[in-house]
Amino acid sequence: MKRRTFLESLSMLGGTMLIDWNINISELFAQNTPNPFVLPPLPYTVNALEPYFDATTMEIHYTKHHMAYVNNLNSAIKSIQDSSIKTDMASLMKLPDKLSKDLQTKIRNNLGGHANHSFFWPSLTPPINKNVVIDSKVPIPIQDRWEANDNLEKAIIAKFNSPENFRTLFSKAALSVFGSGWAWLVKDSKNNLSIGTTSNQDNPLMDVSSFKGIPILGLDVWEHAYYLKYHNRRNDYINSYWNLVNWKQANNLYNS
Ligand code: MN3
Repeated sequence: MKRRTFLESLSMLGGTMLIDWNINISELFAQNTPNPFVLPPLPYTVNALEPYFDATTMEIHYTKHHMAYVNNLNSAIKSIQDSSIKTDMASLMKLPDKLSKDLQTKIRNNLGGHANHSFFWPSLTPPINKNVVIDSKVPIPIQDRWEANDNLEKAIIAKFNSPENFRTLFSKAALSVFGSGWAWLVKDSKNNLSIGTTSNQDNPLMDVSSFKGIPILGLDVWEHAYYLKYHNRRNDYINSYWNLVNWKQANNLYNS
C-alpha cells in the first residue's frame, strides 16, 4: 500500500493546494515506515511574506517548530507497539486507555501541530505591496486584497454583514485566545460559516475540541508565530495576516 504523508495528500485543485486532514495513524503504523510523517514543502520562500511576516520568524517557525511536531509525532508512533490501535485526527478521544496519558497527549499535540501548520502555510500568500514600512507606533495598513469569490463572499456577507465586519470579528477572536492557540473560520455540513478558537494545537476537526467545523481559514496565534517581530503586539501580527490571506485557497475550501 502506498504510504500516505501530508506531502502526498496535498492535492492540486484550481491551482491551489487542498489538504487532506484525515491522517490515519494506524494505517501509517501498519506500513512499518521508520518516519511516516514528513515536513511538507513551503509553497514560497521564507522571505516571501515580508515585510508582514519576517524571514527569520518564518524560517524558525517552519524548520524548527513545525519540524519538531513532525519529529515528535514520528517518535510517538514508534512507541505504539500495538498495530491494532486505530486512530485518526478526528477521533482522538477514542485513543485507548492502554496508551499512557503522556503518549495520548503527545499524539494529540503533535498530530495537531503538524496538521495545523500544514494547513497554515498554503493558507498564506505573498503580499500585493511589499513596500510597507512596519512601525510599532503606526497601525498596520490592511491593503484591500479581498479576493473571495461569489460563494464565499456571499456567505461571509450573509453571516457577518460585510467583509470588514468579518475581519473585525475574526481578529477579535484571534486576540481573545488566552495563551497559545488558533483562530478559525469554519463551515458546517450545510456550508454555514462560523468563527471560533481552539487551544494549543487542537483544531475544529478533533472530537476533543468544543468548537467544530471544516476549516476555511486558520491563524496561528502562538507567540512563536510573531514574537521576534511584533513582541507582545499580537494585534499588529493579526493586521499583517490580513495582507497575506490566500483567498484562492479559502474559496476552494469553501466550495469543496
Ligand atoms: Mn506555530
